[in-house]
Amino acid sequence: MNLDGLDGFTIEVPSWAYGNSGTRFKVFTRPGGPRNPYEKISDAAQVNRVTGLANRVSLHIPWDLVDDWSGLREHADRLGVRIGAINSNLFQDDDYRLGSLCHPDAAVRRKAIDHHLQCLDVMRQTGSTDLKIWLPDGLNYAGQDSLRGRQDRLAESLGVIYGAMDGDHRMLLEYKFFEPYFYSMDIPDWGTSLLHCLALGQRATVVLDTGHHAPGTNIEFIVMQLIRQNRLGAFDFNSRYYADDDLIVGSADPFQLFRIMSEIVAAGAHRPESGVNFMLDQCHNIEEKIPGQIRSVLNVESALAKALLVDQEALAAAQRAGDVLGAHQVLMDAYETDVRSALADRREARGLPRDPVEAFQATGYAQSAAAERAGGTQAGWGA
Ligand code: LRH
Ligand code: MN
Repeated sequence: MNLDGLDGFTIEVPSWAYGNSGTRFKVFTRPGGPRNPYEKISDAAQVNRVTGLANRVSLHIPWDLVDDWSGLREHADRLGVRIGAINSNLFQDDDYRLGSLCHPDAAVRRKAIDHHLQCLDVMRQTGSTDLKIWLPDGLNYAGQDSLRGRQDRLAESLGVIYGAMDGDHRMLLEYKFFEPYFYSMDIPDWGTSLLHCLALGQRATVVLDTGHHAPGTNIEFIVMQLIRQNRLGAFDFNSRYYADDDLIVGSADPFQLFRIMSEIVAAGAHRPESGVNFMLDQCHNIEEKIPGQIRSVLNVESALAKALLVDQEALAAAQRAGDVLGAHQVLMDAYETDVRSALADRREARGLPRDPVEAFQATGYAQSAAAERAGGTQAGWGA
């Protein structure tokens, strides 16, 4: 089984997956939860330690604000990880009730723009190059505001932010079809994000969050089309049954994840030089967070391994011949291949544990963290 295609493949993990999270009904707390960005990065580094796959940690501003960015950077460095994408936050400020970058009031738009200029400064200090913008703006009632007017204001606001970026900076523009607004979202789909990116410039690309589509959406088609436009900047991987559930990627629909990775492999976009940032965006509301992240990283690796096993020549031949079932079977053969022991062998060959979750449990890290972190306020959504 040739899995050389996995060489150099890495996944970025989100700092917020290690803090407390929940739903509107309950945010569960667990002993040993991180209390600050240093402890979040320490927890995230445990994932890379046992998988060798997760060498970057995304941060969220202001949740991960610190006084000394070089201190945090050195802390990450000592743990063998580096700071990845910087996420802005436009969804927790009363001033943004009617919008932020799309708001009718220029002063509110300016405030939202300045928040991104602050994020760019954070990037300069952390060595990050990806500015990730999820736009939560939207409307709840028809007629509440001008759909066209909001797009024009958005384009202007994004133009100011893009103009303030350094030459090595990228903008990652994330779309979402609903929530926190329910009549319209101002960037509801890949097409709207792409249109804004094309208007901004080459360093504006689309983020595809696998939980941000209407049920039944063929997500791998969108992946193919964004790669075709050379505008697939990043993934926010997770899985869902109904809405933006942010569950462990591949847990709800492993076959969908495989189909997505098959489009990635077909285009060679799994290779580091493709520039696609493979990130997780998840919350572990009830399960242990570090093992949950380890499981997630392994699910993505497994889906990629299976996609690498697709016999591309046989597939192309069957497709050319119009052999419907033959072509489908080529894909299913790869999907139904058990890659677990080959991946364990590959880890062992690299000095990594065959069973990363078991290896993590054996470190006793969670217990010592719980002992060390007694007292203080645990970090979590909004804290
Ligand atoms: C919005 C989102 C976005 C992040 C947030 C944590 O639903 O997917 O990527 O800012 O989750
Ligand atoms: Mn996301």
